[in-house]
Amino acid sequence: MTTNLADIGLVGLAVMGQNLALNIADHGYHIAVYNRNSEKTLDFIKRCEHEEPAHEHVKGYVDMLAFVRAIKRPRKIVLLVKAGAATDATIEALLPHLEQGDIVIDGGNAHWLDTIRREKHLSSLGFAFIGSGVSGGETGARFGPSLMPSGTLEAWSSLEPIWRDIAAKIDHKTGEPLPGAAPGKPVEGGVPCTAYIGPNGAGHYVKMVHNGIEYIDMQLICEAYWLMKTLLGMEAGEIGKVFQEWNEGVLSSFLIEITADILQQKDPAGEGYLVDKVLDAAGQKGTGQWTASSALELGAPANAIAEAVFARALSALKDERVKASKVLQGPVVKLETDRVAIIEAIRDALYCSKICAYAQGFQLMAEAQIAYAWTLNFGAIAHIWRGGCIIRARFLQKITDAYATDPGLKNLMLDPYFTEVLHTGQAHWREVIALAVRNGIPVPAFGSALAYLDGYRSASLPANLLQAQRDYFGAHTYERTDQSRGRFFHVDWPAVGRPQSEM
Ligand code: NBP
Repeated sequence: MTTNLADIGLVGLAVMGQNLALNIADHGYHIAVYNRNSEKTLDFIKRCEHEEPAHEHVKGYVDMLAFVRAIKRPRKIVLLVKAGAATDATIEALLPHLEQGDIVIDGGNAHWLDTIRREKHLSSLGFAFIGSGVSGGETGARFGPSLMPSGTLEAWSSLEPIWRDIAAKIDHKTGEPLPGAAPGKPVEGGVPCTAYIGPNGAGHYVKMVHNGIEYIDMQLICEAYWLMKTLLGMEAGEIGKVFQEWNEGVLSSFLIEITADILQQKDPAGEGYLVDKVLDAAGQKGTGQWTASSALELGAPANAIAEAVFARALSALKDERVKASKVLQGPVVKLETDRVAIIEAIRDALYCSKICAYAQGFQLMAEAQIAYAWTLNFGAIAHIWRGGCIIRARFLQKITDAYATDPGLKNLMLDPYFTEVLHTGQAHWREVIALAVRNGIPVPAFGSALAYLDGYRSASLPANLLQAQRDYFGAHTYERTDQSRGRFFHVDWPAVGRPQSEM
């Protein structure tokens, strides 16, 4: 008797779990849901009564065994619980009830090394484990997220129809995200923003890099806003209109769109714009830091992504900054009057910096695929990010196109389209940074993105001196420019003139 059984189960009924469950139900799937605290399950079932057609498709359970038995075999059980220990606790609680071949899908923001560990553990017990990045927050989960799944191909083929149905969709003619769905009315057609990423932790790694890019994307937008405010003396509402205009062109993206809205929002509790009353101390949940740590570990130069994490950390030192502002002096900002030209220059600085930031994210994933023996499809990843997620943007199509033209592309900046943008935009970009530096306005993300470009395009760097220093104090050896690579030398430095020895 399988007819009354659910197509899929879901554990964890906080914001993400509730919304993903409703999305799945909207697509005609029967879903069983469970939450550790059963009150949440009961409340959710009440919510479902007001959502078409969820009341028919969602069944809540307060007993885990009954929940598991209510799902068709091989079972697919999605976890949307707090990442870390809560995910391990939920898996341990589920294990005694599972049967061979059942598939556990972790949709939380797990660290990829945890996903590798969990996949190994569950597969040793005869179960399958999929780590799936889910991006798009509450609205994405409800009406179409960007989904980054990884695990065995067999487990993925079982989950794929549901994942493709519930993902955000892209119009295959225009490449633009299709308009949002409504409760009970999912989007028909379109190319789904999901695809198989690779084995074990690959999906969560890619989701983590997405979040790292999200950090730098946001920081770059903030620097553009801050320059217009401090250097041009513009009001938030005026700056919002500039972002609104930018959203019509190459910069068109979810983050630019919401920035335009945010900046034009009046304070509902008083005079002026709300953004001017929001405390300038940024929070973070850790995925940006994971990205930066992974870049450091793999030796991938994702300096702008790391800079965005540090910029948040510096902003959080609000009290110290207020005290320091009374002690440490810098130049007095001289208001610029050529507003139109400077806004255009800031736009170019933003687009060029963004290209460098994405180049770093993709370069990092290229290093990770070697370290973890994955084969990532970068064009497909850019496509998955085209809709549903926080960094969705028109220019991601250019990244998909770049990898379609050259699947072995070493760095995005070397794709002809991106090279051309960097060539035409860099004079403005440099001017903007110079203006900021002269006026003492911090632009860490603009600056580090430019340093990445300048470093990457330099055939020679001062690392010759660095290697010599290392050999001087630590006998770390050096290679010579007039010898073949791979031959290492050492010299007894203080005694200039002594012969060097090959190591
Ligand atoms: P939370 O991350 O706030 O987690 C709440 C859920 O975890 C509740 O169902 C809670 O059950 C459960 N839970 C906890 Br806390 N400890 C548990 C334990 N020891 N055993 C079993 N269950 C436990 O929920 P969320 O914001 O909906 O996010 C869910 C996942 O999705 C997270 O991994 C998050 O990082 C990820 N994510 C979130 C977003 C977003 O925008 N919020 C976006 C993308 C991904 P209880 O009700 O019994 O306490």
